[in-house]
Amino acid sequence: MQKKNSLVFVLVILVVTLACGQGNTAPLEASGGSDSEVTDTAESPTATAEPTPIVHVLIPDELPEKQSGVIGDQDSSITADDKRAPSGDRFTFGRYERPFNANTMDVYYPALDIQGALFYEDDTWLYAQIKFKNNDSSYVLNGKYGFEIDLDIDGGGDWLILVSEPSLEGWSTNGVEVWFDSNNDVGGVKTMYSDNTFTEGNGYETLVFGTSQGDDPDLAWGRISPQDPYAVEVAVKRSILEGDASFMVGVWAGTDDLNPALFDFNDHYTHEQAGTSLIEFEYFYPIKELSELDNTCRMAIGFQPTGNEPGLCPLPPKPGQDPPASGGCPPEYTVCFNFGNQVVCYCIQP
Ligand SMILES: [Ca+2]
Ligand SMILES: [Ca+2]
Ligand SMILES: [Ca+2]
Ligand SMILES: [Ca+2]
Repeated sequence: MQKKNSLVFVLVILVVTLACGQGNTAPLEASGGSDSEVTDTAESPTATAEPTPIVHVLIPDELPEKQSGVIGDQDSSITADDKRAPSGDRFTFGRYERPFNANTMDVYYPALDIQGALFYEDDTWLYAQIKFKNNDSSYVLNGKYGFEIDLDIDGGGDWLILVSEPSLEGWSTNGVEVWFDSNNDVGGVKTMYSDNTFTEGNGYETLVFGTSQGDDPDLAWGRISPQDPYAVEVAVKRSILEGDASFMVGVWAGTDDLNPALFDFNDHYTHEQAGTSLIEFEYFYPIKELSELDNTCRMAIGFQPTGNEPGLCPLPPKPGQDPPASGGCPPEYTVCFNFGNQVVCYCIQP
């Protein structure tokens, strides 16, 4: 076991990402939904061969004013010049902080470096807004982004919602996928933690919405935030919860290695294969087969967590309570997140 790590943060949100298999350099074809336009021209005398256009009935609008949760995540830009992450990459515990290329780690991807996330709910939708590092004005958000829902709060995810190459032009179903773990094997024998032996599980195997679209053409949507060009927003109908109002949410960003079939990654790779972005773990450093990937701790939605929920983020201070970082935390270990006019600080001292 390595020495104890400290993570940190706080809460919330979802996001999702999509998985369409391409890397983040090649433009993705719209594989998900279907914002097809119908052009009726005079030259189409018959209507027999035309596919039925998708008619969207319910489209998300603006996010609700008040979030249900907030999460922060490590900022790898601060150590990117050293080809390492500052902290937050703990393969054994299912936590990743590796917005870098494999093996050399000499390319840092700000568009994959989650800084924080917010989660929102209303009667129809669940929304995640995922915020990325904005230190490079030239990049585009062309990865896969999304969120994972653990419905029964056992540490194993149940739903995974992803958007690939989110649209700059408003809500779109293009590139959006909704995955479900029908046989409940995500997480393997020991949820959240690496299993002792490789899993034979099939991860998220059921594509409920995406290339082979299901019954509801409006089930899930993605876009780049109209207010923040460094934030991705993902929405899915809350009907997928089938009435369950208490669950855990974690956020993901990645490229090819963010493969729904390989959840949980730490049951499908060994630590040696996956590597680590933390130079302190010299036996495993650098990242190898599992790269260009970031995720967060999980926030509790719809219930008051006890602190023992699998993957739970450090709990935020209660109203009127000093944030933990103010209680003797050295300044270099104090990390604060800005969410609108709300500032939440945590101590990440090891
Ligand atoms: Ca992370
Ligand atoms: Ca990060
Ligand atoms: Ca496991
Ligand atoms: Ca499965």
